Amino acid sequence: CERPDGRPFRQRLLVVANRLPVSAVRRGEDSWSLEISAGGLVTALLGVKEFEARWIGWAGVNVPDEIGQKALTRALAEKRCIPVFLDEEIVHQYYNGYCNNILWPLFHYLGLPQEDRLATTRSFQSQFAAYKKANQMFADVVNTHYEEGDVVWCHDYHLMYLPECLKKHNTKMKVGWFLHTPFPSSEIHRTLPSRSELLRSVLAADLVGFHTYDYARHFVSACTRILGLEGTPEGVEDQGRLTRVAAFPIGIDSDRFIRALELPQVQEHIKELKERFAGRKVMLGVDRLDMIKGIPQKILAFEKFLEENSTWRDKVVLLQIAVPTRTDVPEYQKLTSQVHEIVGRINGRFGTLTAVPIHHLDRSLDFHALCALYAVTDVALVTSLRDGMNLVSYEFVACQDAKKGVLILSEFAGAAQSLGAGAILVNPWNITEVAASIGQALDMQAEEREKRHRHNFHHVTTHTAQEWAETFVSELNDTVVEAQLRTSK
Ligand code: ADQ
Repeated sequence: CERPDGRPFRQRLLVVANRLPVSAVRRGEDSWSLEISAGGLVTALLGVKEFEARWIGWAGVNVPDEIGQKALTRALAEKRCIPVFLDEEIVHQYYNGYCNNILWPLFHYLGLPQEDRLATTRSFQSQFAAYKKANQMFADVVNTHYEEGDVVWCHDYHLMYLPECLKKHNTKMKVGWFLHTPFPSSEIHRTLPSRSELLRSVLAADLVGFHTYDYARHFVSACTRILGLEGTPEGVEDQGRLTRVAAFPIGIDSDRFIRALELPQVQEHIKELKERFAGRKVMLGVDRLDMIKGIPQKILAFEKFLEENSTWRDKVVLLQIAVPTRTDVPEYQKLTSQVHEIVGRINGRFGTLTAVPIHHLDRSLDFHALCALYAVTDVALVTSLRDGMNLVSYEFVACQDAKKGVLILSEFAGAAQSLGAGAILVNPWNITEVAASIGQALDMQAEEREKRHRHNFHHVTTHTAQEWAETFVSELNDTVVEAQLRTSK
C-alpha cells in the first residue's frame, strides 16, 4: 500500500468507533449517497498520514435488507469505511440506553438515572446485555477484516467491552483503547452496576489512553480499589500481565484552520461579521447542545455581567451557536426549551428596538463560517461542566493569531490542563466568578492578551491531532514489543 506521495504506509490501522465518519442517505434499493461528517474524532484522525487507516463502525442508519446492506458496504469501501449493521432494537438499548443514558452522564459526574429503582435495574440489565451484544458485533467485523500486524484502535465509552472480545478471539492482536470523555473518580465509577466487568474488559487492551493524567489516575484507582489489582507507574498489573495506561492529550489540525483564514470566502464572511457587529465586542460560544457544556450557566453569567455593567450593555454581543444533538431524548428537549427561555428573557430585558445582547442559533455552522466567527471573536466562552478535552477552545486559539482574543475556559474541561496558562480559568458553576471574568477579559490590555495568546497558540500548533494519533499508535506498537520481550525472558 502506498501513500499519495508514493512512500509506503508504515502500518494498517483499524480505527473502531461507534459512528463511521460519514452520513449515509439511501437513494434507491441499491444506491446510497455518502457525506463525510466532521466531529472531534474525525477531525483528529484526518491528520494521521503515516498509517493506512480504515474505519469500522455503525453508519447511523437502520438497513434491514440484504440488498441495501451490500450496496452500502460497497459505497463505504470507497471511503475506506466498513459498516457494522445494528438493528433498531439494539440501537435503542445499546446506544440510546446504555451509552447515552448511563455511561455518558456518569462519566461527566451527572450520576446514574434517577427513575424508579426497580424499572431502572431491569432496563439497566437489558441495556447492558445489548451493549455487550453490540460490542461483540463490532468485534466480529474487526475479526473478519483483521490482517496480521494491523493495529486496532478502539474509541470511546461505546466500546469498553470490545478489547476483551477482540483478545478472546486473538491474543496476538495489538489492541489500544482511548476514552474521549473524562474518566470519573473511582467513587463515581463504583456506583455503576457493571463496574468490574467494564474495567476488566478495558484491561484486556495493550494500551489504554486518556486525555489527561487525572483521568488516567482515576482509571488506575478504580482498578486498584474495585478489582483489587496493583497500580504501577506504567499502568495496571494483573497476574504478571501489564496493561499500559497513559495520557495522550488530543489536538486539532491547526494548519487547516490557519490556512482557511486566507480563503476568499472566509475573508468575505469576516468582512460581513465585522460590519454587522461594528462598535460591539463579540463574545462566542460554540457547543453541542448537551448538558455537559454548561450553556444555561454561561448565559446566566452573561446576564449577571450585563446587570452589573450597564455601560457595556450596548457594546457587547454574545453569539451562542449550539448544534442540537440527541433531539429525541426528553432531557435534551428540556435543555433546548430552557436555553430558549433564558435567552428570550435576557433579550427582552436588555435588548433595544435595533439590537439584542444574545444571538442564539440552534444549528451547526459550516467549516468556513465557523473559522470566520472564531477570527472575529474578542472573547470565547467555554464553560463546560465537564468535558474530556474540548476542541472548540483549540480551534478558537488557532484562528486568533491576528486578533489575540481572550479564552475563558472551564477548569473542568481537559483543555484547562494545556491552555490554562493562557486562558482565564473559571468554575462554570460559579456564575458570579464567570461574570467577573467576562469583565476582566473585555478590559484586558493588548500586551497581556498577546502574552496569553502566544502561550496557547504555541501549544495548539505544536500538539496537533496528527501528533496525538501517531504517538498513541507508536506507543501501542512499543508496548506490545516490550510485553513480548518480558514474556520470552
Ligand atoms: P465533543 O463533545 O463533540 O467531543 P469538542 O471537543 O468541543 O466536543 O468537539 C466538537 C467539534 O464539533 C468541534 O470540532 C467543533 O468545531 C464542532 N462543533 C461544535 N459545535 C458546532 C457548531 N455549532 N457548528 C459547527 N461545528 C460545531 C468529544 C468530547 C470532547 C473531546 C472530543 C475529542 O466530549 O471532550 O474533546 O470528543 O476527543
